[in-house]
Amino acid sequence: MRPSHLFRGLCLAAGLLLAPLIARAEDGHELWLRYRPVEASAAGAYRASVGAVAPVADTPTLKLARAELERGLAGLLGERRDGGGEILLGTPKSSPRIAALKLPLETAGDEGFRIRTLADGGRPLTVIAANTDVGVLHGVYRYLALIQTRQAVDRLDLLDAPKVRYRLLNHWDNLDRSVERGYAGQSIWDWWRLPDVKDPRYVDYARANASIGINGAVLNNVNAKSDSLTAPYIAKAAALADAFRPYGIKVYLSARFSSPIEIGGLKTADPLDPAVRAFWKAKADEIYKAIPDFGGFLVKANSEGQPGPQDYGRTHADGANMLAQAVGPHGGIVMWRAFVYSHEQPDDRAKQGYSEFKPFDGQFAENVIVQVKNGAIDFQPREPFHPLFGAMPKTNLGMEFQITKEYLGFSTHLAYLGTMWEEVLKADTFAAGRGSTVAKVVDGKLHGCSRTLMAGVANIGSDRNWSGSQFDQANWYAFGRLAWDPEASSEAVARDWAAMTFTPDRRFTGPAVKMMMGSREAVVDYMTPMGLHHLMGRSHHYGPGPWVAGGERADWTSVYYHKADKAGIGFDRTAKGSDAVAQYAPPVAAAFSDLSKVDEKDLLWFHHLPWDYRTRSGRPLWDELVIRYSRGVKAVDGMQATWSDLSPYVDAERHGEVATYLAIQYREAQWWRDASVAYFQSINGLPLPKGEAPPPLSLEAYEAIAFPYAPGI
Ligand code: GCW
Repeated sequence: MRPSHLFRGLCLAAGLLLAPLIARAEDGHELWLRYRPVEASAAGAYRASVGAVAPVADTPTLKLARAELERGLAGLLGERRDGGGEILLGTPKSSPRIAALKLPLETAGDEGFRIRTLADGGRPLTVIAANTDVGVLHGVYRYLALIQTRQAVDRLDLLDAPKVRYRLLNHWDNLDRSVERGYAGQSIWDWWRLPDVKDPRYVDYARANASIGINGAVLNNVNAKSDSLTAPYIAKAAALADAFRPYGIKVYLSARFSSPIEIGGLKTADPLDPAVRAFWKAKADEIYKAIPDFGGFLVKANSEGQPGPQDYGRTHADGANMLAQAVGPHGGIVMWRAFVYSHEQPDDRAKQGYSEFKPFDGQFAENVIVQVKNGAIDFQPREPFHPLFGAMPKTNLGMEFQITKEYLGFSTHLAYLGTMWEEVLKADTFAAGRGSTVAKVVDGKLHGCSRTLMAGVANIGSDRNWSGSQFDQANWYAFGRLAWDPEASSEAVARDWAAMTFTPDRRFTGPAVKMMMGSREAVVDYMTPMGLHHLMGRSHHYGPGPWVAGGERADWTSVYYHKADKAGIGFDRTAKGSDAVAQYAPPVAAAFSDLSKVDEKDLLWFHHLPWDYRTRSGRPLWDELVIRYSRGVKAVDGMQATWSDLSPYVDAERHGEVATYLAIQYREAQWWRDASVAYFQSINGLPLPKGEAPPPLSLEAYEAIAFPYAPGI
């Protein structure tokens, strides 16, 4: 062996031996709750100010709050904390010591907390106090997060409370354990073995959610089966509720509107029929008997083939109010989805939700929340905000985001969605003048509403890493943080997540967060730049399908949305076209309609333009489109380079997994670009801009790519 080889061999062996000490192999199962040791240079200061955790009152939530704090501190700082200080947890009700401190807690509400450091006769004392046990638990997670992200904890006076009341995950999980639009394996709910077998994951799930402030879970798919409302399934849901309860998480169920027929032996589900109303009242009573803190129902009605009140000539308000009356006496709510559209309806699909719901403003019961998707079509990589936000001042209006990436590359593309959600939340509806942001509708400030809701379609499954990919965990995390505070900065959230999930070392978080912040825009570029939308493969929604036409309904095709022909491309939603713009407040409508004002990122959402339309870069539209497609591909190349440079900071297992996924993403970004360019070029016959490579395959070859076994259908 040559000496240099010997040397390299020795280094390799030493590296292998040391590797576990440097970066232990990890699979991502621990999420952002890893509690790895603080580096020696910072640990001393923390040990001095962080003390022993005082005993707590004997309640399930306080006991687990204390256990979590012990576990976190032991991981971060070790068992020995020598400052001689103390950490005191509890509520004024459960702890005379906390009561004696008389900390102002009014604004902490039912779920918030105050963390204050005091000196108790020279000993550092940290108090994590709240009005409720679950508020204390939230405070514990925040306190640990401060250390996890290396912020000082020696002089704290921090009060925080959620700005949104219902912060819910919506699971589109079926009773056979498949997950509609799920890309992280099977459902984590093992319905078959429940209620007897209580998978420890149920508790882990509740813990992860509590750590980011999520307080409810709709267990089953909105495309619901009535079976989930039968006695055996109520018992299964009750077992889950028992596991979640100490973490402050309630269960909710999706209710199939035709259940009175399917499981109630009735001939009708007409919401005004007394027998139907009695069925739902009895059903609610039965559920509350098993689950006293049951949250309520989520309903998808008269949408995509689901039954609903309109089947009986009744309205959405009739249907929602009937259910609201059944759960109301128990404190429950009804979340009624506004995602409705019909292919029999000749009007622009983007207008239909607004047209159907706006007339009912003020007619929904007090405990109904109308749940509105962020955009008017369907969770596309970019949509302008839904025109219902700001348009129903007398109705509780909740936000529905999609955490699972149905339209953004499933779990193999890295796309941080915090930026997308922030973009929507910061959008100004002008409903009550400038500054009437979507966030202010969602947190209830704009219209003085207290039943506020943010729902996220979960991306959780039975994969070890929960979300199908390491970086998709960031979307679960960001959803929780933005539901807690819709005005939070997605960048700050990404930074916290990256620090807690990988390492707080800035040499890592700097580039990693930059990569995350640009990642969704990259997807928009390589899939649907400049306001294009709904151009994915039919039904499975994977990969490009701008050619999709014909079939059962026009509003499930791509040609319906891009309207490309020899002359131009885009959906005219101005007054000359479908006039969808008229559903927005006048200043917003004016800006969207005006070619000199509309943001080019939304251009083809609102306008149909000739291929040679001059864009702001000075380039003709066609050239600009092609350049943006390619820009998206290049961005993924950049992400690969960034990630490769970050290998010193990440354990080999997770680093390797992310790198592999980025390679898939790069290949598929290229495929999206090439297939889209090939298709649109076949329509307009125009040459590519200088320097742009022609697609390597024929259009027919792209069209022939099929996915009969894609997940999530
Ligand atoms: O995005 C579409 C999905 C459907 C989904 C529907 C909805 C649950 O493709 O799978 O059904 O939206 O939100 O109801």
